[in-house]
Amino acid sequence: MAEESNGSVEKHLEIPEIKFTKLFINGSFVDAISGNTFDTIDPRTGDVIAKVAEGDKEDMTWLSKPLEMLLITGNGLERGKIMMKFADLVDQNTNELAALDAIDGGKLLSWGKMLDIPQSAQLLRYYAGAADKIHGETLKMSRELFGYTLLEPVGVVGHIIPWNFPTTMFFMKASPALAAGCTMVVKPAEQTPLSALYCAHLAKLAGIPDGVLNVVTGFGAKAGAAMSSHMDIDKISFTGSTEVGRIVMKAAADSNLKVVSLELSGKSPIMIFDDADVDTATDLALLGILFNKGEICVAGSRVYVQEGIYDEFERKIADKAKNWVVGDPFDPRSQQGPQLIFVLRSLGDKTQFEKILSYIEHGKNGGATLLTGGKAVGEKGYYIEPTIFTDVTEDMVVVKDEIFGPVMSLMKFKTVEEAIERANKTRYGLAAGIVTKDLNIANRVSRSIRAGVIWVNCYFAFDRDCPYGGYKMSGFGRDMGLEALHKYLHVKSVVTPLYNSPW
Ligand code: TXE
Repeated sequence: MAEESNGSVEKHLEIPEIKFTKLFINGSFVDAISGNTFDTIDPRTGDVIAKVAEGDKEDMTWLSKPLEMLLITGNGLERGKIMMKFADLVDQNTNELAALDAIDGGKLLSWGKMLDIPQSAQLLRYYAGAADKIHGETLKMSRELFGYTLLEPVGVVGHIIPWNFPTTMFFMKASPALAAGCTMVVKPAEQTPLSALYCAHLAKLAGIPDGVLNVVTGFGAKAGAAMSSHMDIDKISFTGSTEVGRIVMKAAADSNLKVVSLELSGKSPIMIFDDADVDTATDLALLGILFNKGEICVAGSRVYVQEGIYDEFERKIADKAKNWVVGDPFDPRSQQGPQLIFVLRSLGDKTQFEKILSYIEHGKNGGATLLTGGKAVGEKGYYIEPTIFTDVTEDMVVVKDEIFGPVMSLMKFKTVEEAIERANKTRYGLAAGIVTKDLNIANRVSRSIRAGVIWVNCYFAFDRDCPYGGYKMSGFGRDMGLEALHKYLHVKSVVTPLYNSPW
């Protein structure tokens, strides 16, 4: 853990002032109708940061006026201009937003400033550029008819987002929806509501018309459930657990059959072949599991290494993992902050921190060998050592389940066929990594893995141009890229006789 004894951490602190804690509806910050609030917690200490308004069903009755709001957003060029201004404001508020995600979500301040927030502004700019270029096409038609399509906003969108990338996820969802001309309500995760409220404030400053972008903070089972079953929400874009994705889909079916897209859990493989440079491959695999403390749905939690380089790889990754710096997310020396603290009711009221530790126990008791890590770090806060298991097989719980923490399963394989078969042995299909210099292997494996994104000789190579989403139980629908725009558009066909022929 980074040294705290000489007070050097305190020197680096940039603890943000908490300015916004109320729901943002129709352009104003308001209390929840119930007057209820909930605590948001600092995972560095377990202390309460602030009390935040707890929204629920009754806080969404205003959504029954969607059409008026859609009309305000009718001009693509204007929407694009406002979104560009919004992006500039995000850039100008990088420090505040990164600090809010650090205190609320235990995310490294340095990475927030370098990645999460700049990428958020870039997402806004990318879709701003598309806002005035959304159009249908002229159809060939098989008879003497003139046919064309119009692309129209899907209507009112509900974005339900998780806690691991609070600001980036906000813009990953809101930017294409704004470009498409939708109105929306964003529900941030109850664990990390603060940056979403700050973004609402910036949206107002940017000139986004009142009512177009709303933020309702609150619990999944209440505010989230109210959105999934709301009769005036036309589309839910959800990122979270597979378990809740299923609940959201059921609620959509039981209410107004709203359109649903789901980006869910993962258990992604990284396959490293004999011709790989071992130093580079160990760096890539380590970052693949430890980036954002393993709290990322595309974490490379299953690492397969070919037998020719396995022993060297194991030795080197163990050394690197032992030197990985776990510490305060505000300290620039830290490489890994605390796990998020919140209760997972589905797991018998365990916290995410306890969930990870119980998986580690499960691995140890189930016969896996602990190569590195395996326990909590320090007395205070919710820090966990980078943990690597060896002697594991695909039928073990640690290899099957999404742990969502800094826990890697390291496995050896002999042939390309074996790597493909074992990598595909999962109910999930979000991402996969391939490390090789052999183009034939890279091409063959890329096409054989059932996952939404394949990274060859890289990992986490996210790009706003690149669609992102899952196969199998990792969900469906794509965020990012121009593909994401289509999640927020309906296709309308218009047909008329070509030569005034009588019908
Ligand atoms: O997820 P939830 P949790 C995985 C990860 C993690 C586990 C549990 O394995 O350990 O899920 O995390 C809202 N109706 N991922 O409990 O509950 C909730 O308020 C409507 C992977 O946080 O799925 C939050 O806004 N909404 C994932 C969002 O759903 C509901 C990121 C996600 O929370 C709801 C997060 C309901 N009934 C967790 N219940 C990824 N794909 O990146 C909850 N929500």
